[in-house]
Amino acid sequence: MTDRICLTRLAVTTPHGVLAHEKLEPQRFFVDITIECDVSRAGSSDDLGHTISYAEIAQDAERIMTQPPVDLIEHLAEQVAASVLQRVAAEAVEVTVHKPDAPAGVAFADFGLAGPSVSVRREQHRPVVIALGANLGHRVRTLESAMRALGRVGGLDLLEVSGLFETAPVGGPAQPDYLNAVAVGTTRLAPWTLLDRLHEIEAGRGRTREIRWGARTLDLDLIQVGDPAAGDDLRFHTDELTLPHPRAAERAFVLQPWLDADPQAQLRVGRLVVPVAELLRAADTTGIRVGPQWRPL
Ligand code: A4P
Ligand code: MG
Repeated sequence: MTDRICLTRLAVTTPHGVLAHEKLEPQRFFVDITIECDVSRAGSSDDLGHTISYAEIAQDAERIMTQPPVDLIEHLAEQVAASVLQRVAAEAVEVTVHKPDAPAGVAFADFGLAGPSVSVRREQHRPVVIALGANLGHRVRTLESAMRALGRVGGLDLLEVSGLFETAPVGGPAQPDYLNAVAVGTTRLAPWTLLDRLHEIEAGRGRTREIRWGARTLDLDLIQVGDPAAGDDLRFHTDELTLPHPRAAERAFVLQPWLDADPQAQLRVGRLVVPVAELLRAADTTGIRVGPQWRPL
């Protein structure tokens, strides 16, 4: 399911083009923007904070279109697309820049929006780290089934999966040992949309929530979204979601499988970006053992 927010025919008169006179004489440009995103939350909450403000998108696009002259409408379309994808909720965007009065040396029809245009479609590709845990029921079977379900989530591409680690429970009441694993990949989904998918997968595998940190058939947590080394990792705290996961940095049951899936992994810890290998050296790893074999994909 992908919803769309559309801005049609944003009109700007400004100088752009390869020819010298085009850089001096303003001409008409029209921009169409179609943003693919999940608007279901805003649809039920009626809260602007749960969607993408089309006014902000339009103002950004106008600012880009009225920058000092450039040669190509490709360049303008690319920049508008990049500005849209900075929005957390934007899954993909299509931008078309029309240049109806372009000097092409031929005649275009004088009805509708005739003449040259360039369309680009760009998708969000954020790195994502998902932690899996289970300490009730048939743990290996549940985790394998959860991995298959993750593989079917549209907009989530899994790249690497760790081995299983048998881990002593941390926090909560007395409970059986866990099996933990970590999957890394990329996603175009907004993090709260992805969290909804994770909760559906948990619920489909008998997850109930009675006691915090209590035993569970399946726990799926979002650890990090985006690349902290590039500075584009998502950082926020709401009642339903905190990123990066606030307890990941000290939990060997997350760090050990994460390092197994991605030896170069880095995690944001406050204002620092720290290699997971370094965090693991500082963490309490007693109670972490290599787990059984599994077939995660
Ligand atoms: N939530 C907020 N941020 C996130 C996030 N980044 N990822 C909210 C996932 N969920 C997030 O989680 C409670 C609420 O946290 C969710 O409704 C979600 O909206 P939960 O899964 O219902 O409950 P929980 O897992 O008991 O709570 P929490 O705080 O997520 O616990 P942790 O920190 O995940 O710890 N010991 C071992 N050895 N292995 C384990 O896997 N897991 C836990 C749970 C404790 N001890 C463990 C293990
Ligand atoms: Mg959880």
